[in-house]
Amino acid sequence: MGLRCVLITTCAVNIAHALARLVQFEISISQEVRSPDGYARPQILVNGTFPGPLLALDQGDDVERWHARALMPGLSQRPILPGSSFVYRWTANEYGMYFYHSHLKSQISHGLFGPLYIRPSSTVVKPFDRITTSSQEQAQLVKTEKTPIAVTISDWTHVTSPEFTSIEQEADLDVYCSQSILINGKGRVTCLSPQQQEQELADPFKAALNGSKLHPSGCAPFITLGQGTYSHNFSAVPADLIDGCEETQAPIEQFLVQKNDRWASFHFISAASVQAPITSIDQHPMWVYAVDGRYIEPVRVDGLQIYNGERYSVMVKLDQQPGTYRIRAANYALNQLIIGFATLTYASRFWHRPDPAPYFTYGGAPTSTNVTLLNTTTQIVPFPNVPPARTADATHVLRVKRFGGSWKWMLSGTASYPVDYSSQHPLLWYPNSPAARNQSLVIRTVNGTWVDIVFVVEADVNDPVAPPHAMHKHSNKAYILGAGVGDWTWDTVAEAAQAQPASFNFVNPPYRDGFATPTGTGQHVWLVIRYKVVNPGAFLLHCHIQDHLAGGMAVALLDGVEAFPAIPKEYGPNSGRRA
Ligand SMILES: *[C@@H]1O[C@H](CO)[C@@H](O)[C@H](O)[C@H]1NC(C)=O
Ligand SMILES: *[C@@H]1O[C@H](CO)[C@@H](O)[C@H](O)[C@H]1NC(C)=O
Ligand SMILES: *[C@@H]1O[C@H](CO)[C@@H](O)[C@H](O)[C@H]1NC(C)=O
Ligand SMILES: *[C@@H]1O[C@H](CO)[C@@H](O)[C@H](O)[C@H]1NC(C)=O
Ligand SMILES: *[C@@H]1O[C@H](CO)[C@@H](O)[C@H](O)[C@H]1NC(C)=O
Ligand SMILES: *[C@@H]1O[C@H](CO)[C@@H](O)[C@H](O)[C@H]1NC(C)=O
Ligand SMILES: *[C@@H]1O[C@H](CO)[C@@H](O)[C@H](O)[C@H]1NC(C)=O
Ligand SMILES: [Cu+2]
Repeated sequence: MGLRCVLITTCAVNIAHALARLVQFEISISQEVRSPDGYARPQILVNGTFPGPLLALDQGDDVERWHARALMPGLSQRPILPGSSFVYRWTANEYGMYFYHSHLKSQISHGLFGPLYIRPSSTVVKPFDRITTSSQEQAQLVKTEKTPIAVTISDWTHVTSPEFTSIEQEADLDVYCSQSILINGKGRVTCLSPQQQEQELADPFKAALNGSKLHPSGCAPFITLGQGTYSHNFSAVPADLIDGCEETQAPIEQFLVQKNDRWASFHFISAASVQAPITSIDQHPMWVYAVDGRYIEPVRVDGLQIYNGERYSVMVKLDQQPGTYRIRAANYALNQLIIGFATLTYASRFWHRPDPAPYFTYGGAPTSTNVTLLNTTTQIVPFPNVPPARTADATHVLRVKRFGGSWKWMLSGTASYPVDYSSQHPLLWYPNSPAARNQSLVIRTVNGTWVDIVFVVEADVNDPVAPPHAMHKHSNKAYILGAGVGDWTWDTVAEAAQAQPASFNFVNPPYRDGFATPTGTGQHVWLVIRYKVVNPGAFLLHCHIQDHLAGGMAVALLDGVEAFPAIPKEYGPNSGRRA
């Protein structure tokens, strides 16, 4: 099986199923002028649409490192040149909701993404008996699951991503703002007056800003608090496009449901570059039943905060009055006061518009003390639970901080990862090159071993708040063993767990591929993941906030480097051949 791609023109995914069925997706990629939020600009379309079409396939397809097929040069391939093609080979041994996207030069912020759903095989046990004891309702949930509704949340700027990157670099700014939040590629620019901003901004951010005013777009001011002590060239910032606000009217996404179906299965996918919205459906609690594609013990909540790259699958009971309800994606972070909307409408002759009764405010704060938000530390319990090893074979501590500029970052604490690192000598092909042995940018692991990675986000003069980073690991998932506030002062997780047992969970920790570091407190914060190396190959470990990735917040994992596979010829460094 493979994905054949002529990057700027067409891709074809050939999927040979276990029963030798061949599924083929033909996808073309083009650049067009579109107005997803009512403002026209060039963007990437996938097969003529934005986001790209839902690709659905079955678990068990013979896929290797399926996520690594994302377009990240320098790890396993040379960059694909325009007009050339590349055959991706991969195996769908996991089930669940993913999304395909590019890691090259923030193309994700340019529109190059779409949902990818791998239907669980019949042998995977479903957790729906935790939602209802009625076998009839359980059967309905099994049926509902077969009709996944992808809800892709992204943020949108009025400059293209190459322009955005060059503005950041010329101005030396971390431009942590956007013009709109889109749901399935649709949205609007909404502007608040300064008085409304004051009213809607959630209390913790009001306190942090200490009287500094937001930009008209809701963007936090570009002051030391958010940018560090570097000096900036504000004349390189086109103010109307970056932090100004001009309201637009454009269609928003409408999800139509049938009350008779009793349930709907939504898959929230964050393709956002910077925002971390709290997502909710007015008057509809949701049962979260899978996270980052994998089943969990279902948990009923009113909202979830979704960090960049994360996926949450929920069952929603359609038990309200037929009518139209708002779906909200309200950013909840210091960087920007901004929201996106869609609607959920019951198809019915007795349609009405219920009084809005949101669970969360425009600024993402709960509207009452009854409102529940998914607690990602305690409420993501894998189903079934397969605990990690109690001890690890290796520990790698990564100190996250700015490096020589507001837009530049380090994940390793000693160097920032160049976007084109070793692109002419892909690490998978040259695992003994000097680049592959650079300990500032590359972690080398032994196949079959357990590895701990500690992220320490350092609060310092150049990052006083130390807000969350949406870390993301390619290849297999990892356990989030623990997190804490304050510096990491230990050599191993075992030592840390002895000192702070309440900060760790070795019994049933979340098992996922997205790991947001704890909320910024003005102190260092840390988070530990543990994973087993089972899949030799070269993968990226990075922050999924696009301007942090572009600023170098990444390292390469050379997993099982001593056991690297003999590489099929079509993967070779010269496989990005000219068409
Ligand atoms: C892409 O568009 C082509 C032409 O309209 C169509 O044949 C193909 O099925 C589409 N691919 C997907 C994955 O939807
Ligand atoms: C908040 O602003 C006031 C007035 O500008 C200043 O006196 C105070 O030190 C500031 N507090 C903090 C915590 O920065
Ligand atoms: C600041 O940015 C402007 C616009 O891009 C550019 O013309 C100017 O040279 C820059 N100034 C400095 C000091 O870099
Ligand atoms: C909160 O829950 C209590 C108890 O169920 C209920 O009486 C109250 O009306 C609820 N408040 C809101 C604002 O929903
Ligand atoms: C999650 O639950 C734990 C245990 O009850 C609590 O300590 C923690 O503060 C909660 N986290 C959030 C973000 O509410
Ligand atoms: C590792 O890479 C960084 C960034 O390219 C470079 O500055 C540094 O000198 C390299 N270190 C070694 C030991 O090669
Ligand atoms: C890597 O380790 C896994 C788990 O121990 C094992 O199943 C696999 O065969 C190993 N791969 C290679 C190439 O040795
Ligand atoms: Cu980050």
